[in-house]
Amino acid sequence: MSVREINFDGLVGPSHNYAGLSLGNLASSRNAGAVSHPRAAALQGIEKMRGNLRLGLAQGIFLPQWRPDGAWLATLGTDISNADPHVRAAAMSASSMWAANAATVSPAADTADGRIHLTVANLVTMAHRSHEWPQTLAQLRLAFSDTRAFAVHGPIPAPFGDEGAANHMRLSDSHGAPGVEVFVYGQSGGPFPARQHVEASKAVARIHGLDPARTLFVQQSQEAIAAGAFHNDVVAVANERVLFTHEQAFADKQAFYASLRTLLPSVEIVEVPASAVSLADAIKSYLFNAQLATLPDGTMALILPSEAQTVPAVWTWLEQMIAGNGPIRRLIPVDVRQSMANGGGPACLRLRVVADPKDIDPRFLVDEARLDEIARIVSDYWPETIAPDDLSDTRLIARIEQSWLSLVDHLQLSGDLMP
Ligand code: SUG
Repeated sequence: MSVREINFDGLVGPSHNYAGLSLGNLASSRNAGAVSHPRAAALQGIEKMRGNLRLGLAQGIFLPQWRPDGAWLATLGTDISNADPHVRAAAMSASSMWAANAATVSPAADTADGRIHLTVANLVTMAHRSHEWPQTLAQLRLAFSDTRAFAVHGPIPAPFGDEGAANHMRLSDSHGAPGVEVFVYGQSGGPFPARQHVEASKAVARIHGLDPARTLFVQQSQEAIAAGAFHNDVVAVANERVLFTHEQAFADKQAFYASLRTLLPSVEIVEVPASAVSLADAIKSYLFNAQLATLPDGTMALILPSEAQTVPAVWTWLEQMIAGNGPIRRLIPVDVRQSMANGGGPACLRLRVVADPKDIDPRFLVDEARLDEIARIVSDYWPETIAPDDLSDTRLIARIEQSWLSLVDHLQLSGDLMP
């Protein structure tokens, strides 16, 4: 069995738009009302996946969800023609593209029954994301249907907010070795909602059968949430034995680092000091919302948003880091600007699964030829632009539905995923 890390990227859906729906996500608020470019957004995401393949990484894909979500609107006693504008926008959101919020994943080496466990995130804090989980769960149950290898769990019940892998890190000597799983949660009281609740994190750890002695629950700092770090993956990222983090990411970093060093003596903590990069610059540049990946030659690369190059303090610090002798050896900027304008960087767009690719439904794995086909469908069908007022336009809605049908039909998933 050959276990490796596979990144599943969420393909940007044809309804991608800027409705300003996420309080506490500064980019989403700043760009509210702007004209979006769904076709360019999806093509940017496809190029990112292509880049990963060319680096020798394994790549999977999750499909956009059916929008508008008529089933959800029906539970609210309405439909797309009659819904209030903010409810209509929530029903149209393409937010499932941020696959880091699809689920929390525990690799087989960490779980009591030796299977890979996935719990779909309930995303209850934000209305527009709270209705993602049923369609996400349907895809997880298809992609990871082999119950000898995988256990896929339903959502943690409300009111305990769970935002999935965006608040979960795993450190280990190698992907296949037993790891330390770190669940980062927020505490309410600041200007913005804390979207990950500790009760949800603890429930996920129990359901996955994790060893309590190798599981940490770490509080995110209030300052980080107040500065716009609505998920931990905006201020920290881990890969194998490396933790790359902002100095102010955690409420009690000394206690966290000490536990980590005890549980994983080989850990390397690369901390960016606030004196070099402020929290504000970290959030503007999203330098931590990067894929920290182990390349086939064993070195690590940081696949980060191109915005990081435009914030001088950030780029200067990163260049110094690369010039030194640390574990991160390469910087690879990628253009995901359409997603970034809604607060989603390279790390938000992907869910990491450590598994044997042979155990996964091949319809959810991609190579370059398959990406070419998907790019062709996107170019043929995805709307070029969406302005906020377009969300009530029946022609746009018909086009979004047609785009989705063409894609799932081409990928031979229509029988399984039709709403
Ligand atoms: O949940 N933005 C997403 C961005 C998610 C980023 N994911 C991670 N950090 N892992 C969110 O806030 C904006 C949608 C809008 O305003 O139209 C949005 O949902």
